[in-house]
Amino acid sequence: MSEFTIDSTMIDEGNRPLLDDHRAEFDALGSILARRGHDIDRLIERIAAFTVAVPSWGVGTGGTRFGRFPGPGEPRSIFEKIDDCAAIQSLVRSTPTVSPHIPWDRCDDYPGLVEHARARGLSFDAVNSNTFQDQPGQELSYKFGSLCHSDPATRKQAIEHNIECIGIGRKLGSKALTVWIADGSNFPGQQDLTGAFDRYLASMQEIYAALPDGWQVFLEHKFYEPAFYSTVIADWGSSFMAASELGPKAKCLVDLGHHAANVNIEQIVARLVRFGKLAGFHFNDSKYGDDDLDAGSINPFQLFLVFHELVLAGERRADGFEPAYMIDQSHNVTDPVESLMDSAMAIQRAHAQALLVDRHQLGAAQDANDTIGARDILMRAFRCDVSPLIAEARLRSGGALDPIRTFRATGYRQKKDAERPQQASFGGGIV
Ligand SMILES: [Mn+2]
Repeated sequence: MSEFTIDSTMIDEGNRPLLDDHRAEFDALGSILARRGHDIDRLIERIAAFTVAVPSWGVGTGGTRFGRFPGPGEPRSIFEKIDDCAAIQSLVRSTPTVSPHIPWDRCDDYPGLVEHARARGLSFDAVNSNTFQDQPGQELSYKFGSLCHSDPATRKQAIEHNIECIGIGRKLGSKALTVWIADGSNFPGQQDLTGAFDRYLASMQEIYAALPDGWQVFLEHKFYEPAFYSTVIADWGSSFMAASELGPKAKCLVDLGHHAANVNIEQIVARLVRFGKLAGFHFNDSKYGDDDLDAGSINPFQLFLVFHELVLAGERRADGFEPAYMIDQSHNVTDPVESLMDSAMAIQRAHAQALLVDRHQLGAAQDANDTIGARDILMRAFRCDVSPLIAEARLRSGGALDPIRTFRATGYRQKKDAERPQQASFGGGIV
């Protein structure tokens, strides 16, 4: 059975009724930005050049620890997940890579998987390991930790899993391994805080030694959950210490949801960039904790401020600055494909707004201690509705002016519901 895919005819059909309005809005914004001294075509090139990886696990309904409410037509294998990632890419044109997760994406034909992705214009980004769950048939449990476990045999099993992930990543064309561990403790006294960190470093050194040339390892921190008293890699400080001890191939990954409330994440980004240790991002948004909501849905201003730091770092060509960008979300009440497109566009929007900051004027205002002036320069960029700009970037790349509307018009979800009879279980979750 040939499977339904979104083609350029459907995208053109979706765009046609929107073109006149788009042209008018794009021209109006173009004249405003031209008056402010921006080269519109150059802006669009820079917007279009920015890409973000879609997490393979994100195309299924994630759920929360209270429950999962599966949607229709969910992908049942990594091959079907790739198909959904291809649907996203065909419409938004800024998500040409997929970040796989092992063991959820384990399969018995990796060359076939690479070809399946390649035929759909996709390739693979960083591979994610998983030692925060026990898998069927697993010999030793991670209930009390993995890379930091008190038992050397459990640590060895977790190290070997990460090395296996590197091997799978090599077959997929990945260049990085992302390691997030749930290790920590729930009660004071449960774990020796120094000993646990020492065991992490020793385990990571073995994984680091297995990295092929040209590979990196991304250390992802998270301040709590599932460990509620102490987490071994709880914050960017622990992550930075570990990455510094491990060596130049180890860098710190910033998941936007993995910080305490009100932490100044953009300043953390600036610090990590300064020392060449920013691995990249897991984009998402949150209001209370690690909510894994769509990027830019709660605090678009924070996303903009993060991108302001990234644009600054890129323009000054900061040493070691080559971040890997990924989305990391859990979709509970939305269609995952729609949420991922929504996030990809929010990320593009924050980037486009950051590109509009007059950095020359801003620097002059900062040097003159003109507080209100500097703030206004930043806010003028943030307040600009760049929707026509990012829509034009999508249009020029063959994408949809309104990806969600076009996605719905294709009937993709209904067709997948018919093609993919539900299975009892789906390997997904939150990382
Ligand atoms: Mn993450």
